[in-house]
Amino acid sequence: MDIVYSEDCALHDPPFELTRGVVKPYVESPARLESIKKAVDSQPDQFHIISPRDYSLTPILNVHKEDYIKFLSTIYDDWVKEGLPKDAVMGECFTHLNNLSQVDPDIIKETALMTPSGRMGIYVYDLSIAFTSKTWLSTYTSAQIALTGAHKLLELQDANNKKANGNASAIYALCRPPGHHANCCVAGGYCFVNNAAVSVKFLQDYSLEEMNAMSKPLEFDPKKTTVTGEPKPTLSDKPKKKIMIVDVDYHHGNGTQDIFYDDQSVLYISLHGYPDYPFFTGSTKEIGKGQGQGYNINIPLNPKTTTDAIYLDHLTRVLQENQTVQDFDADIIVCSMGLDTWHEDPIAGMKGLKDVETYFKIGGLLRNSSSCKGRPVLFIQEGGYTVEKLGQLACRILQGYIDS
Ligand code: OKP
Ligand code: ZN
Repeated sequence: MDIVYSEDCALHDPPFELTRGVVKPYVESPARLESIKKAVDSQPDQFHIISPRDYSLTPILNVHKEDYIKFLSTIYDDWVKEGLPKDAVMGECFTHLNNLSQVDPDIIKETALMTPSGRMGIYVYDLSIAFTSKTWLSTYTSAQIALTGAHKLLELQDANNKKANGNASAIYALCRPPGHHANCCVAGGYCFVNNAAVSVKFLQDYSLEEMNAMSKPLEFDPKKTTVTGEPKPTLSDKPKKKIMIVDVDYHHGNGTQDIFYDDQSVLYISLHGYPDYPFFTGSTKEIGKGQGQGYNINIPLNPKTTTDAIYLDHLTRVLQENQTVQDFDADIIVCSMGLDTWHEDPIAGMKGLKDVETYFKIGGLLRNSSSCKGRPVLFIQEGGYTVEKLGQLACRILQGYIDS
């Protein structure tokens, strides 16, 4: 299996975070990536590392608002220019639903956006978000890794079809920072750009030929990757591909849910600890709206009582028995692959999920369950914080896919 990886994703390295009243080393650390890289390197017969290509900002702007991307790419320099401390940019005052009713929206544009802290309050929603000098480089690279994964997936599917060999097609995009808590216009939960959403839209909006034409070597130039209002792409006129996102990260992917909430061409399924971070979303009542009603499936699980068997039972049932999922008949599967369901995870974990083979079985279900069988799968790395264990857990999911 090809794994898209770049060491530039390790450069985003905030010195600390503030969680539940405690200042601690940044949990979403570069070491996470190194653990996974080391484990896949030790299995050269199964895994093959490839470098990301560059598809420009345009596919990112099909998911995220231009002003938000401009903010992500400029906030660190703006902050330093104001003479603020260079170690890390963190918010101090966040916009709050219950505190804005008397505020004229124009005032927000005119004044709140004038200061770096005001912008942090508009575009960031929690204290896990910290910018360093290299945050935008890692974030941009992480998104290009997801896009490269999407491109390679279509290429592989095309090659397998031509050879009529019936081989399964899968790619692993080893993204960092993760993405599923970011929506069109706010960052949170260690997430800046929603890598899964960006790859989903890319798979829907571009043909393999268009991807081939736009793929360039990745040479990061902060000037070129600062938003200047690039044109939107021409969409191919073929019927839209149906994409099923299976989010197995411990946390609810509130950003991904929000981005596709009214979209019937993207079915979002999430299994997550509940109630827990991000605290306000993830209930079974969130089913999608408008055309997208019915195409959002939340499976909240009790973190204290969920065991390997219970977890696998829920995943099996939704992928094999749920009528909406069967009828959806996805063309492509995108797996938001978090590894933080593991019982020892320092910030998450299902207390009864203790068997590494559960991860192998998750990979097997993504290969062989009735709603996934025969469809290409793009694995996108999300969370997971048991640093020493991550390589093994990632490999078991991917091997479960390969060997099942
Ligand atoms: C990201 B992913 C804020 C820290 C809160 C954030 C958890 C984000 C999990 N002070 N923790 O889904 O693994
Ligand atoms: Zn998570």
